[in-house]
Amino acid sequence: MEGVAPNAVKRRGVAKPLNCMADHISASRKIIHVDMDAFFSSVGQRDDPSLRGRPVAVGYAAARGVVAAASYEARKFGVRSALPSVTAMGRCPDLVFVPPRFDVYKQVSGQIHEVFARYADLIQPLSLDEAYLDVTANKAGIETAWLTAKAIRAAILEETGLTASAGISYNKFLAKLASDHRKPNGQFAVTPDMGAAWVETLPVSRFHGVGPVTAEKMKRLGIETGADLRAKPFEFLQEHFGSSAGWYHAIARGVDDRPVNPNRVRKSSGSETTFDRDLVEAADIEAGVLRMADEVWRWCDGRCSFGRTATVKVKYGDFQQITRSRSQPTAVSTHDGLRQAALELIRSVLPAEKGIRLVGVTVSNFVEAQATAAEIAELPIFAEGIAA
Ligand code: DCP
Ligand code: MG
Repeated sequence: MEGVAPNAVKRRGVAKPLNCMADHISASRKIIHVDMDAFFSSVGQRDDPSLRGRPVAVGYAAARGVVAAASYEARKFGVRSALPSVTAMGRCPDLVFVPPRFDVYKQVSGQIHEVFARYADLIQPLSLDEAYLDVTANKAGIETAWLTAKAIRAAILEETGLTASAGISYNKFLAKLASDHRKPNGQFAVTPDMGAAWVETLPVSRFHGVGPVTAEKMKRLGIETGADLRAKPFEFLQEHFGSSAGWYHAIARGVDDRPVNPNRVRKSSGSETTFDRDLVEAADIEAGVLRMADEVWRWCDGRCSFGRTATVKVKYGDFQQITRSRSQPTAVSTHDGLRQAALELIRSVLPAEKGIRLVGVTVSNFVEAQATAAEIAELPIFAEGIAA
């Protein structure tokens, strides 16, 4: 993508001319999106050679289990992440289930982030297995962003024994779309002169910000491809999608000026559990909620991220779902505080009017870099030897 004029992005059929400065920003950056292939299941196949070449699902074959990750062999049978295990076994009778190993995934994630840091200073991790890298500054001195992506993928394979795919483009939206395009173990570049036209050819369901519900709504409105989306006037999008209209209008033209943001803070942390059977006993339900509060607390505590809002989610046996939230002026910064908040919230919907299938606990509204009460108490005002 080197050597392309910054404003070479084609703008066919745009109702309103776009801001020239924004065009310049979009077209002059070089962004790589790296995403590991079938991450959890590839780790399983790497560490157990007998699983290689076989359809593998990470998860439990339990009655209410779901597939966390599916190997590419399993995907041929329609096995995907989030599919109920029972359905997955029906589609693929030879499917091998392996339990998740989060410690290993975290360790591999650390390794790939070490690789990223050799090629870019501006890195935005999205999850354990994917990140955006802004390589405009060309930290590694490699001739093109295409070759930089190749070098990153080769280093990941060498150092972890796992394959990754990459998308290379002039913004995050396109780079992420592109990394999916040659999966597994491939890469694809979307240059400024092809970006807008390429987006037109894709189904909107692949676009960031268009989930299954929005995709369905768009379909009802006659929008199935990028070209369909682009053809809709801004006012139409605003009428039907409110504040998301600006995003949809921009991405339909391949425009996305969001920077690669290394300090992106996670907005919430949650855990949920599906019970083996629907529960009605208050004590059992409360125990489930407390277990989830404990899991969320481990995450908060490990990262010193404390939030002001606690939410409890309940899904009944008939799949009706409700949530109850409580916000407080300062962050929930103790384990007991979170357990107490979660208990009060679940008790507000007990006794259960019908069997409960699932409960979840989420903490959100993080207070950035807030020292907890305990830390403040322990913090000396002056370092030793400095105080007069
Ligand atoms: N994951 C999960 N539950 C989901 C989706 C994903 O536990 N509903 C976990 C398992 C995946 C990992 O996150 O291995 C990374 O998610 P991806 O969406 O990147 O999927 P994969 O890496 O498995 O496959 P792909 O090759 O499509 O990236
Ligand atoms: Mg992945």
